[in-house]
Amino acid sequence: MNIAMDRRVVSDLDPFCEEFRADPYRHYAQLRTLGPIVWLEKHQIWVVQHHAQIKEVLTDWQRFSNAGGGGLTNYFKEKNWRQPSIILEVDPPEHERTRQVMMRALNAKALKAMRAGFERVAAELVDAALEKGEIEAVADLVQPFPLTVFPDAVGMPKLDREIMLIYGGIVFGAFGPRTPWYDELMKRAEEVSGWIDERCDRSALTPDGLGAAIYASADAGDITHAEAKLLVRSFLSAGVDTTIDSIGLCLRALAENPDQWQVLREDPSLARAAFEEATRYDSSSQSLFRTTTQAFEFAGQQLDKHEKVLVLIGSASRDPAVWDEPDRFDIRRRISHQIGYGTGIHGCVAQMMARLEGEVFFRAIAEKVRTLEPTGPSQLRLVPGLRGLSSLPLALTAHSSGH
Ligand code: OVM
Repeated sequence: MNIAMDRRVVSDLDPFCEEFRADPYRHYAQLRTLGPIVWLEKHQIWVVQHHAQIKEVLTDWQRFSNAGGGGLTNYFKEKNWRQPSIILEVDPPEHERTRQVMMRALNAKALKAMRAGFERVAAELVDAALEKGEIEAVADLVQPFPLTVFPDAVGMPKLDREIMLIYGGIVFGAFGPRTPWYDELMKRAEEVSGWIDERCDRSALTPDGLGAAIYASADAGDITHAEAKLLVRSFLSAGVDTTIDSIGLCLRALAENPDQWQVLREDPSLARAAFEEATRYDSSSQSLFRTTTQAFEFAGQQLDKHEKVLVLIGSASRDPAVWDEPDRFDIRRRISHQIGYGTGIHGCVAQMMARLEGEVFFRAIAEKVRTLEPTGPSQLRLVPGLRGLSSLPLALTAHSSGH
């Protein structure tokens, strides 16, 4: 069979509109029926939605570049709101150096050293939530966990951490289209970026955290000190909202699937598996972008040079070609094709840290909580570039033995 090269499969779906984002999985399924790569009229971008093509795109950095920017803005054609990330928004060979430095900072020994602090914070938060009984889980339990343990791990002081959430909204909001919501948020961009930049300075960091480890690589000559500052900025950009939203969605999945909650409660050692399944089933990072470096044919379509490609990893995670009953949340599922952290040279560099946060958090919940029930509807936080909750009302009761 021959597909005419100039005939695009087009769709008027808009992955950034509220209606799509309210129930993305139904729309992903619809997109998957249209073909392996589809042209989205509204934004004039390509979109890939199957696990197979997504894996192909993410492992082909020569043709699918990151230097065009992490979001909808095409750096080959437009200027970005901030200096681009020197790890996310670059290609090899530049990328290798900065990636190495981040990987070294996040080594197994460093992660192991984080666990005890994570456990202490998780235990305190879960105990406080149980004390209250009825909670707004996003504000009371979910947000404070990464918002405490992540800056601690980086080596930041304990002040003003709420600004980090505004900063995260700006960073991830910038991945989507320009909207009145975003313009409003951007009014604070200068002030908030300034605050963040100061926090990335060596003098603002403790000598034993991830930040210090990055500056040590600069001392060793692997990167410049200016680059070290930008890599610390990458930690602060990518490390907080992502885990808050993924942990929140996992908690909701457990509350809404009592059978799975029961399984976890009876065997808290499944905490890491539960978070892994939630990273497939419903998690913060639904999409990312690549930009073509040249004109070429891909999956039967003719792509042009410097075109944006939206990569729906959240759709790959529900692709029935790869997963049995993809729409079922099953914490005992064996996950061998995880795509929720991306893959390839830009696969989430801190994914082992994210997993550690999830494991520790859900282990504390499983060990301390007996019942976990929604007391009202949850609400989505509609920051383009991330999926997460703004509200998750829950009622918790403790294990009688513990309290
Ligand atoms: C960065 C950055 C920002 C947002 C996300 C991200 C998912 C990286 O500044 O490097 O990775």
